[in-house]
Amino acid sequence: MTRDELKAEMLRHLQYSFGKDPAHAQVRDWRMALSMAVRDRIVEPWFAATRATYSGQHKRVYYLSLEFLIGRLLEDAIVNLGLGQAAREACAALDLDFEAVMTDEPDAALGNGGLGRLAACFLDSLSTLSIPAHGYGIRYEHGLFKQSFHEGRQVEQAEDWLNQPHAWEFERAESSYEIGFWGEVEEKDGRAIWHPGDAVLARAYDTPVIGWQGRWANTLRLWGAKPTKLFDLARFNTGDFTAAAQPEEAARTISRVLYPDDTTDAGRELRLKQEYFFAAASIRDILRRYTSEYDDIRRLPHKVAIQLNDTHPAIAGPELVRILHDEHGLAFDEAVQIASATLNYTNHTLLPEALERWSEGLMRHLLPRHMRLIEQIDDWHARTTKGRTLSAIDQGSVKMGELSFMLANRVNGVSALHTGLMKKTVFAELDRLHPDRIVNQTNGVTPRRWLLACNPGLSGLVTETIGTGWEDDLERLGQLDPHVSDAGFRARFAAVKRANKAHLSDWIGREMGISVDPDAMFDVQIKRIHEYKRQLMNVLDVIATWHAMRGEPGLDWVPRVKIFGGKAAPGYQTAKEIIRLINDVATVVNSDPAIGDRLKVVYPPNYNVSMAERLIPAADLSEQISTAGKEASGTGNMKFALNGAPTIGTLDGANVEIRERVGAGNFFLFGLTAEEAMARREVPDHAGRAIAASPELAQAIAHLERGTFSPGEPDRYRHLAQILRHHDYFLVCSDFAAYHAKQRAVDAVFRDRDAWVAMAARNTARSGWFSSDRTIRSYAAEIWDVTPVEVGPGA
Ligand code: 26M
Repeated sequence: MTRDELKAEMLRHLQYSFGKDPAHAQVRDWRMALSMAVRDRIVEPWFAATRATYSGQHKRVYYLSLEFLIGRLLEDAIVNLGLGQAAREACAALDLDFEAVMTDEPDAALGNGGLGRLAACFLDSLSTLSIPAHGYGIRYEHGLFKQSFHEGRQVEQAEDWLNQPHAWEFERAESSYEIGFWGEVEEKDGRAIWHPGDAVLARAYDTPVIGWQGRWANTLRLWGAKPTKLFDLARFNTGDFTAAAQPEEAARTISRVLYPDDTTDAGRELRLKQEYFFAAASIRDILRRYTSEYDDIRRLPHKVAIQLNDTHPAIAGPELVRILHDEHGLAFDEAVQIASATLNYTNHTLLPEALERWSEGLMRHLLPRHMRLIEQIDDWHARTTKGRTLSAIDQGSVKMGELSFMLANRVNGVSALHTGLMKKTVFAELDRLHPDRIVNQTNGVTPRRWLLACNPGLSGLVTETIGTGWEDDLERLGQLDPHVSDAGFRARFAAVKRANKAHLSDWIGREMGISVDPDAMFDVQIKRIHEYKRQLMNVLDVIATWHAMRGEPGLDWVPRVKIFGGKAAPGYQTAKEIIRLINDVATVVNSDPAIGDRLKVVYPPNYNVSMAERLIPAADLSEQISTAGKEASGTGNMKFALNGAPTIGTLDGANVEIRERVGAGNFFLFGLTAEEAMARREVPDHAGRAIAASPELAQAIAHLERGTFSPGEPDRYRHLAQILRHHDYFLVCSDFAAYHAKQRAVDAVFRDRDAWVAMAARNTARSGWFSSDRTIRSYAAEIWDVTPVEVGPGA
């Protein structure tokens, strides 16, 4: 498509789709016009993919996830369709600021963090690999909350992405299912019939997901909740308008908000309703499609593979058994066998507080038939495995991990270390009973978004050096390796990073009013705020460094900009204290004349996918410092390495595999191993001993206790200091000295510009394996038993 064709299409949509005169069009109107012009190019490959799947009777993959953190979609579509140049030029010809048009799009923030972003990268790779697939999720009216800082404290506001025009979805009013809740189960002639007490409609909204070069498109189908009857006309006519609207309100509540990792009891019932609502609608849709094509329901596993993204969709298991047994009349054991040959489960965390459990009472009340089936499934498992000591029902609650495991063909972890720990800890007993069921599938990231689109400078250099083709064959980045010893290549690599940093410095100046030196080291930690991710250790290192700089202002310090980004769950008090501390430290450090430009702390509010796309290409150093054994994989770690930022990190999650691939000499390793961490927790007063052994740490904690960063309120960080001294489960104190020392090693290499650039470039050259294309190929072969559909040349 040429510039002129695209421009003409934009003008046509502006006029006929939106009824706007170009003379009066705003940025938003132009963004919609461009989006529609681009969207038109997706529809044909989308239909072609559907036709090819039907006519070839190919097996389909269904990815069920409560979260899809897809971010902006316009740039993604433009990049995948190869329309970058045409779009830029068309905008220029219309006198539009291309950047402004692109950044007008709100992020679709339908996820919390790693788990939701992984689902989005998987959708991209499934389409790129032309694997017939659907993503299923919820069309939340409000995505993850917006974060702002008031006097350093996190304040949450409702997010409102649907309040702006949205170009990418197609509402399917004809695809609606009635989903029941509550009620009773009737036993009749040996069969169970569930009579729900209430129901809502699940209505489908489809978003096409275009793959690389427009060769294939799959569908992301999100469910919105609607009332079964619009409103109570009788009540309306009596004048009670509020009561008349009540059924509609009640139904819509189900798809109103994304849960921000809620750790409290509030809204538990609504969360379970969301899970069943979406799982039941998806299972019904999958079976409708299957039965429209095939007669024998027993052959379901030959044509359908379902992946459960964590346990959030786990109730899909009992729901599938219910339909096969109660509605299709299969024997119970056969229904369970078919369901478990179809279903697979991915575990994303071993943290006990994050493993889902539902009270048996709530489950029996809301889903009476399902609770009985869960009991039967539990009995069936005990019967067929002799694993009688093991149960998915324990002390009045249903353990969704165990239930998902029992009903799965394959269960997978998300990094080699994490999968090993699954077998050793949470699922040890189940692994013994089913030794072939647990498999590892190390996470990956899509190189289209996380290199090609977000880092045009580096992707341009890559293409000039090794040619095109790496975009969907990322291991080809390995061909860069020999060029790293070429001083000319290193200079160009350094120039790209420098330009990205200058660009980010401008943005930080504009958005935050903080001036940073683009030649300083940009040291970045961006992820959800959690004790196990140890942002607290990072900020203690900032405090220790600041203290040392003040002591010896004459020393030749390596200038650093410490960048943080991330949100805390609204009910997670300790995480919120850590946020406040980072902001308080920033206030003191950034205005200290003794420090100047040599240390800055930057914490932009409302970290999201778009901000990651801005920060990662400009990073020098990637902070991956979780307590070993706690971060299941990480995926940000992969994005940084790919964009030429070496890691300072522990042997946790996928860090282990990153270090193996980039080479130990290109990775700053420190800290206890997972095994050593477990042993250290048994040592009495391990924190006290570590503090006594490290004057820097003792001094930094003393600053917290003295109120150095909270003048007027010396007690503000007492609680954090208490955790460090007496409840340091995440071993911040035990690892601090090693971390602080390793940071000085980082300084030393950074001083040697050439050595640093070589290290950075080797990270890019050796990160090809972390493409989500590799991950999806591996799921396809080892879990789903599907193969890519052959397609002709693309758009
Ligand atoms: C949040 C707040 C308080 C207590 C627990 C949580 C919580 C922690 C982890 C909730 C859910 C959690 O797991 C889900 C999740 O997002 N896991 C992430 O999945 C990514 C994709 O596989 C991995 O890369 C991350 O390591 C993993 O944390």
